[in-house]
Amino acid sequence: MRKTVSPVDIIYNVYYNCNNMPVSRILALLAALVLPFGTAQALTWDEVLNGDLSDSGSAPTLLGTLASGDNMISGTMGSLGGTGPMDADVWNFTVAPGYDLTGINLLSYSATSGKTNNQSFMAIANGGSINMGDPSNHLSNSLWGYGTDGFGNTYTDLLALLDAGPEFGGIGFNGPLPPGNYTFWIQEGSDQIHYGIDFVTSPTTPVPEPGGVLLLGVAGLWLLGRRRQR
Ligand SMILES: [Ca+2]
Ligand SMILES: [Ca+2]
Repeated sequence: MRKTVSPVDIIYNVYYNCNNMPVSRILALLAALVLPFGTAQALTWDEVLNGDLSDSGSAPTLLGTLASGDNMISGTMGSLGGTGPMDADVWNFTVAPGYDLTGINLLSYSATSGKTNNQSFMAIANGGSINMGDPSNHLSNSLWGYGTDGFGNTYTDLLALLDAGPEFGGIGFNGPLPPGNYTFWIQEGSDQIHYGIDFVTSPTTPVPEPGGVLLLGVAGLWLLGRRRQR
């Protein structure tokens, strides 16, 4: 049975054997130590692969905690031809402590009909659900789609649109959204819309990653050990 090597094993190996070890071996061990902390993948929900996002404000699709940086969500919503069944897409996510939601960026937006003047609806609420019948308790509501929003922003910066709102009632907010749990809802009534949206999180205060801290610590011990042997 293969033994699992933990970061503690690696630190032990580096510290107690580094004086007799080739530098390339030490660097390989240090790289192995850092890798597990630096390879977090951005969360992605692609409706083609992962299925339709929930239609329900009370039971949104749970996306979990957003990764640091980009979190791509792509899908299709609305009503084909404006007469077919209406597909709402609703999802829930968490912004981790130490991070802010600093961007909701529209990467792609196109209508099946080919129209270029659509204005879709979006809303964000605190917590694990969103009331689809009453927007007054939402953090914000806004329209989005092609063109500009009248505030000088293009519709690609959806967070700025929500920040500039709310439309149709709602609580409103200023600036990046702090750590917490949120539910997001997008809807179009007169067309079928294909969209790609990137939810971006950034550290509130940049801090070294745990792997980096351990690496610095090990490198310090190694230098100290070599100095004492002289
Ligand atoms: Ca959908
Ligand atoms: Ca849906």
